[in-house]
Amino acid sequence: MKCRVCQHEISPFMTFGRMPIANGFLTADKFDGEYFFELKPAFCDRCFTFQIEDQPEPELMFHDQYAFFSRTSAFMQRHFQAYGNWVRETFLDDSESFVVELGSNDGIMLEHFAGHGISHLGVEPSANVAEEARRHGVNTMVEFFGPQIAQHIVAEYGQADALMAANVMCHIPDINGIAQGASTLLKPRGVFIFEDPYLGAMIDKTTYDQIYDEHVFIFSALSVSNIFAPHGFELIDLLPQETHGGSMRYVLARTGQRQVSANVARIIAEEKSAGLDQSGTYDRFRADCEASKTRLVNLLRAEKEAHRRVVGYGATSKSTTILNYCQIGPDLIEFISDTTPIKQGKYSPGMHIPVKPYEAFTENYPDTALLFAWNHKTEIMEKESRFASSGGKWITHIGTE
Ligand code: JHZ
Ligand code: SAH
Ligand code: ZN
Repeated sequence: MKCRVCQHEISPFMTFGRMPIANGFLTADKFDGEYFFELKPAFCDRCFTFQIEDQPEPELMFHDQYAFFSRTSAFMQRHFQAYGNWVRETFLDDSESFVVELGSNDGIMLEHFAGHGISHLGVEPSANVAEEARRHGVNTMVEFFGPQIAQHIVAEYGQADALMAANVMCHIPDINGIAQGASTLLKPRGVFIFEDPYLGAMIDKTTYDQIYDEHVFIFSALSVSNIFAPHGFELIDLLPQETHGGSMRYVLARTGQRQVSANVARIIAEEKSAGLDQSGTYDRFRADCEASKTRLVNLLRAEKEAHRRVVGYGATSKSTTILNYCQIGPDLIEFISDTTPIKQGKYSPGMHIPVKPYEAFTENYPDTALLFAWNHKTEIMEKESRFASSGGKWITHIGTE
């Protein structure tokens, strides 16, 4: 295969096997035609970008029945309010500014710009979540962002002061097209700010469930710097985030236009000492994934032998990788509870575990809950203190938690 960023010849370092669409929760009548592809991660030792070889077509993942709504976490609502405020205070002159967000989903961040009367536009291809954003007063265009859309936006609104994204950039395979679109869209001193799950955190904790169809890339500062340099952008700041189990906020500007924070050189040096630029790191990661799989399967088999009921908590996209890689089905997990209406009453992709409303969990506590939404642990532990105090046990696929 060719690296999606620099065209260097690379090959996958492992396979997670046959995978369905991670957010493709389905009814039983759809089992027969379910789509599968092989999930194979690869690392490019020239531009240092971690990527997957095959990704399903975007329209198979993002459409008018998209299952992920950003507002399902109260913690994330606060996070996006703070993210929005920080962008406004750091980079904008409120009265004049125009901002664009890619993958604005249900408007969780842009509503904080709309609320301040700031000219804004969300570019969001999934029509159902875009509709929810509009209900919150967020101006939204139902499109996949790319170089052409950038031109249309400039023609209609003029250039932007800030282009923002969260958990979106790592979803878009034509990353060079996005960088080109950003260059078209931004004013000379405009900033491009995005955050995504961080490669350093994933390698450190073996949270391999960050790898699934939507996440075609898992970025590091090293890779982001190499991706954007040919397009005339440089990193001017890096801000680690605790969201999604460890994320990084990347701040880019046109080269030479803005002062570069000392964080940039520091974090890049840390990445080199952690070996994020070395192929051997990913061979070790593969071994860690295999060990994690063995541990989780053994744990669940032991629960079953002890006649203990196990349910999943949070029908996350991430859980699709865990369940299909470890081949865990309804024989080991009775159901998965989730607060998202569109997922309820359906089955999990690939392994077909029933997804039930939250009340199915609270009304009849299991003996053990497998926390698939481990990235929301703080929020969930606060809410579920009664489960633990009544003897319930939490487990995750992460060896150290
Ligand atoms: P959560 C999605 O990943 C997909 P997922 C995507 N690719 C991405 O990058 C991130 O989001 C941003 C439920 N829940 O956030 C709601 C409860 O039931 O880990 C969600 O279905 N009770 C765009 O899907 C799921 O869990 C709760 O108390 O891995 C959480 O999904 C809470 C807090 C959540 O993202
Ligand atoms: N920013 C939100 C939503 C992340 S979900 C959050 O962090 O919670 C990822 C979103 O990106 C989805 O809503 C999906 O429809 C959207 N998306 C996928 N490809 C895109 C593209 N090419 N341009 C803009 N948005 C895209
Ligand atoms: Zn490359």
